[in-house]
Order: sequence, then C-alpha cells, then structure tokens
Amino acid sequence: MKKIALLIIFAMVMQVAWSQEEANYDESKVPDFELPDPLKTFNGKKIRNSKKWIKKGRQELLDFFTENVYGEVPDELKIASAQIVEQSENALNGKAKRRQVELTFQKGNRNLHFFILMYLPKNIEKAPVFLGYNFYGNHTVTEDVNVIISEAWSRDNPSFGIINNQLTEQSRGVRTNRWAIDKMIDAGIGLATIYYGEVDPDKDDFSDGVHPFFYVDNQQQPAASEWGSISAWSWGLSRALDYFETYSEVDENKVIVFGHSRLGKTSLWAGASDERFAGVISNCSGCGGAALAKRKFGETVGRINSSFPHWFCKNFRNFNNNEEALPVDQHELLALIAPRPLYVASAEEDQWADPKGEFLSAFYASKVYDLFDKKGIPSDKMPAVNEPIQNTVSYHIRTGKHDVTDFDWEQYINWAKEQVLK
Ligand code: GTR
Repeated sequence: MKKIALLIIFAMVMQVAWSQEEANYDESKVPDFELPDPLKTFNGKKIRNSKKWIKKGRQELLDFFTENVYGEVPDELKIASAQIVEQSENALNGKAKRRQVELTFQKGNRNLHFFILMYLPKNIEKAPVFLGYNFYGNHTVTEDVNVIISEAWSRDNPSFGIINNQLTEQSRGVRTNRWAIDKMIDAGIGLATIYYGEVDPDKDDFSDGVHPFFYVDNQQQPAASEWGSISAWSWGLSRALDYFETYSEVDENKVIVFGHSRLGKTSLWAGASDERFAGVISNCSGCGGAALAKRKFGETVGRINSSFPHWFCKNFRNFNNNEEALPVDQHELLALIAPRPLYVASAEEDQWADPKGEFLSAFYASKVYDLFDKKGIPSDKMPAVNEPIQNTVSYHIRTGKHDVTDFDWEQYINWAKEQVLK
C-alpha cells in the first residue's frame, strides 16, 4: 500500500517537473479542451446582439482579463509636460518629417520620462500612424544619426554592443530590418515608436518604471490583481495616444497599435483595454498574446509566469499548469478589440508561440465580429504559408523565424489602407 502511495506521489512530482520543463510541439498531444464561447456570459446566457455584447459580455471579459491576467492600473497619471525636443522637416533623405517628443510624468518627487520618435509623411497634414514599442531604443530602428539614445536601463546584448545595461552609439540602426519605415512613409502612414524600457524596465523588479508611482504606505510591489509589466507598457501606449489627441500632426483617430512578441502581447492588451486605438497588430505574440492557452502547445502559462514573473499580474499564476480552470481564453482577448480591425500574424518556425493557436484564436474571435457585420476569419482551416487572409480580422503565417520582416509590414500596410484608413 505504502509503495503504491509513494509511486503515485513520484508520478505526480514527475508530471509537474515534466510540464515545467518540456514544451509540447506534438499536435497529437494537444489536450482535449473546451473553449469558452464569447457569446455566452459567465452564467451561461446567450449574447445575441452587439448591444448586449458591449454592455455585458465584453465588460465581464474585460474585467476578468484585467483582474486575473494583465492586472489593473491602480490610478490615473496624466502627462505633466510634453516637449518636442528635436525635429526636422527633411529626415530620411528628405522623405519625412522627424519629431522627438519627451513626455514627462510627475508625482511627489518621482519623475518618469519617455521619448516618442516620429517619422511622418511630408505631404499629409494629420497623419495616421503605426504606434509600437521597440526593444533596444529608438536609435536602433533607423540609421538616422539624429535619433536620441535613451539613458534607460536595457537588457545586455553584446552582439549589439549593449553591456552594463547601457545603450550606446554602437547599437544605432541594429534593428532597421524590423521597421520598414520607408514603406510606411510611401504608403502615407507615419511611425511613432518608444523604447519600452523607459516606461518599465523589463526585469522582475517593481521598484523602477511606472509601478512605484502608485504605491501606498510601504507597498513594494503591485497587489495580486494589479498590473504587471505588460499592463504598464500598455499604459504607456495609451499615454502616447493622449499626447496625439493634443498634437496636430497625428490623426488620433487613426492610430494603429503594433507589437512583436512580448510587445505584441502588449499591443493586444492596449487595443483591448483602450478603445481609442483604431486598429491592432499582433506579430508573433504567442502565449499570453494571441495564442490559445488551453492548447498548451509551446510556451504555457506556467512556463511564462516562471520565466517572466513580472509580465502578468500575480493572480495569473493561479492558472500555472492549470489552464483548464481558466474561464476565458485568448480568443476572448482578441474579441475585446471588435469591431475594430485586428491583424494576427505568426511565423512558421516560431513553434514556441504556437502559430496554430494564434490562428484559431483569431478564428474564434471572429464570431464577435459577426455581430457587428464585420468580416473575420471565415474558416478554421489555416491558410497556406505566405498567403494572408485579409478582412477586418486578418491573419498570416509567413516562412521564417520569430521576427518582424518586410513581408509582415507589406501585409500590415495593405490591410491598414483597406481596413483601417478607408
Ligand atoms: C520569449 C518568451 C515569449 C516572447 C519572447 C519575446 O522568451 O517566452 O513569450 O515574448 O520572449 O518577447 O521575444
């Protein structure tokens, strides 16, 4: 008897250890799961029209994701000052206007600054823009020598010359391949980008970035339902949008929020939680982004919460190795963006992010778009590689790895022109 009990305990321990270490990449090992229906309320009532969706379904899903996944923003913090610190009418070989704006936030003796770098088409008075964070500073997205180098903390990356957590001249232009700025400008769309580390350094430390602005008494970190870093980064995107509402050269009604990977999780949450964003793009966002959690394919909830304990709110840990217990899944995050245009993209070699889970999520979210007579993903059969489906909800899977490529931008630009800007 004792032996059997010991064996059972051993098997349980091994199972936990296995689920923490091994990622599943085998479609035949994807568990059977039931996806919650976005058109049913938590207590099982059917949602039949867009009005009911907005009032009831959307609201309770938004509340759930806020309190249990990304975390709530504790309070309001408005822009204290906005200053154009540098500008040119003749940037990018005369193609575009360049603006660098410093936003400052203040509370007590705390200050936070972040810089928005903008390239805007010259011939448009009020330009639509793609707004997205970059990973290593604004000066990495272009060779332009005028772009200010951020002084904020950065993850080291010796291949970009980033050591001692400091960005330097050596990393100028190292990420131009991820930002097809010329193509955007040629299409009449500007780019606004921010270094995400200025809003919240990407490390498990809640003493820096925007989080401490709201601590009460001796609080050292956010409460279990309060914001992790993804929610803090989303907050920053919304503040950039606040700025555009006051700024004449950007059309605040045509801001398309974009992000890759962890910053794709961020663009989705920004688009879901702030309905002012006109369109949303998720590039290889994976777990905690577009990918369905219940498939447990590639990265899982337990894995992401242990590798990156600061990204989500603490309550999300209740679902570590326990995705079955989630009353929602990520297709419902996507549905929160309806009826606004949404683009989900994957890369064939990015199995860690579960391309199929990202696709199915867009497909199941389309049900909510139907309520608004907006066209989503018409079938649950994945399209062939490099063959985009472009509707109000769009999807593509391209060849290649976890990255942002010219192919991706060409699709986003076409879709933006057709679905967002028309
Ligand atoms: C990975 C992480 C992914 C993705 C990626 C990134 O290590 O597991 O969820 O966010 O980082 O942001 O580059």
